[in-house]
Amino acid sequence: KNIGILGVPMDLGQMRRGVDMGPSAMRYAGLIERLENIGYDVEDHGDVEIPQREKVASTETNLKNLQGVIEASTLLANGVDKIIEDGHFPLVLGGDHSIAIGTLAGVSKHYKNLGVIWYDAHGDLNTSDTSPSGNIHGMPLAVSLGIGHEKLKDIGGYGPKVKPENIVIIGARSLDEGERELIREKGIKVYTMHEIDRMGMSKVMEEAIEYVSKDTDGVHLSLDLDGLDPAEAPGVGTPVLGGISYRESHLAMEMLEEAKIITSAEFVEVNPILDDKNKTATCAVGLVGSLFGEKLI
Ligand code: DIR
Ligand code: MN
Ligand code: MN
Ligand code: MN
Repeated sequence: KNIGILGVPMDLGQMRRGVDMGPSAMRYAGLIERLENIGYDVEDHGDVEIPQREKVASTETNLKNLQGVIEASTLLANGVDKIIEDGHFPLVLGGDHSIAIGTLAGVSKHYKNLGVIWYDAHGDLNTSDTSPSGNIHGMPLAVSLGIGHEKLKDIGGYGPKVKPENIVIIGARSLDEGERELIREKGIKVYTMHEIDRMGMSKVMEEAIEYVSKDTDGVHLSLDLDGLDPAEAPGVGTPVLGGISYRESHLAMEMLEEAKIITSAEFVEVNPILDDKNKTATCAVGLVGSLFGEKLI
């Protein structure tokens, strides 16, 4: 029972400062002790080196900080790859959601058919053509499907990293037009807030688990803290009202743990500058606890 932690103090995928402090905030909220108390052997590999924002600024494309994201993603992919080669569970701490490009590049080469659970208020399915912001944190799922900038798609030297039929998005409530089109075109499975309200989280997770574990040999959880309601996770750069509750999120993590399907995970978009007394990092660490089997009794 070994977990390898890798921090990614990345803020280049969006324009708000502070999300680079996410990994420290989650460590400060007691992440490692929490996992050790459950009985895991935890190895903290420290943080991936992220190029300084001022040094990689460029107007070459409409993708903001492209070169910096490419460099950081490549380092991250190698780090995750090594953790898996050592036989450990990779737990990646963000950083903005653009890090999923590197995480998936490191994870997916170890699986023929990787499933992905994308827990997020957003679809992160924009491309350079459809993105209203130019922020790469709105693109990682598209990139991993092999749609987007050449250099991002090719990180790790291969692609696509995931197939559309192996993805499930949970918690969506803010989608751009291009993202909606891509979801329709590729038939991507999405549980929006409407389905969560209507069916309840228990049923949503039951279905999602079955869907994402069918014909897959591993499942990656990419959890954007903005999937939760801003009342419970205020420390995020792009909060959207009407999100998943704290309790629904714990239930979701507990059901994933019971199903024993998750083979890698990342917790992203924790921004301590925007937070309220480290509430969002504390919430994230609690969710990690549930994901790894923390029980009251
Ligand atoms: C928006 C925001 N759809 C964009 N995306 C975010 O910039 O592409 N993803 N915040 O998590
Ligand atoms: Mn080791
Ligand atoms: Mn996201
Ligand atoms: Mn989001």
